[in-house]
Amino acid sequence: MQDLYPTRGASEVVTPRQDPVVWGPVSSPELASFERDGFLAVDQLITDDEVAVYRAELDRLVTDPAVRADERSIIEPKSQDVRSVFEVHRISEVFARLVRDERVVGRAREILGSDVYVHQSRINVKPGFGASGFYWHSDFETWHAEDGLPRMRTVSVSIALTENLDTNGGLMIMPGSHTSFLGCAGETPKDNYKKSLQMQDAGTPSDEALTKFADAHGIRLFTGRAGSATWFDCNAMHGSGDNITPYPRSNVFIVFNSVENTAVEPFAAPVRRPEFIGARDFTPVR
Ligand SMILES: O=C(O)CCC(=O)C(=O)O
Ligand SMILES: [Fe+2]
Repeated sequence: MQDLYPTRGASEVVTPRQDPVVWGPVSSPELASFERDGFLAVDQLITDDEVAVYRAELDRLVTDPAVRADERSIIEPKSQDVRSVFEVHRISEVFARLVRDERVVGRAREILGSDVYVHQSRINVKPGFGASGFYWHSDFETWHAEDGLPRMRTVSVSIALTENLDTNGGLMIMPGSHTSFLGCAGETPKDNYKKSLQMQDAGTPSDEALTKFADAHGIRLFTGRAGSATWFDCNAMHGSGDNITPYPRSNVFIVFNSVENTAVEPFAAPVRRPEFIGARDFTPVR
């Protein structure tokens, strides 16, 4: 299959986006702003009562020793706390229900203009007192290079399960950055994912490129109470800082991919990542 988005070669290279942002009709102001900015912030996607249910389920998962021992769990190197748990829509009936919720999957279908399946889901716990951040990246760069997603027809939603303050490591996005693809320099080592989930290396933009992007687009920090959400395009340049406050910043992320954009072989990696990180079951969410 033709590679529309070269990356991980000898040098960093910018390719203009070759794909629409909104694949269905741009039929509302929300969709128009998503198309322009590459994100859409929602004040209250789920109610306080629902937040309580999902928050309790997150707490249950991160304290369950069996979940902690599972390969789906990523442990914070310094504190030994659970940092992320992947594939929560498969190991938890509660999060499976959230994925099927019309407020969630319905919007994903609208943006991607087709039926959708879950490419990845995870909770990011970001406990207080030192949880580390996520360095700047485009998710699509990794999903294309390492999981074999051919086109930019994938969207993420991050739902806050604790208040996202301006101090506790909230998500930052460069508005409008989704229209340029930054192909990164450097080959992908085998088993890159094990390291990159804790600390990024291959697939990391240079300081020069990040400066250009930030100068052109600015940086927006997303804050909001528990129950708020941020939709963001797969190629939006984003990241988050460490959380040194006492207040955890815990979110659930769901990544929807179009059933018309199913994964092929990785475009720039020696091996596929495991299925709990990059799904190979393309069953549409119903
Ligand atoms: O949780 C965050 O702050 C960002 C997470 C993220 O970008 C990722 O896991 O790809
Ligand atoms: Fe990301």
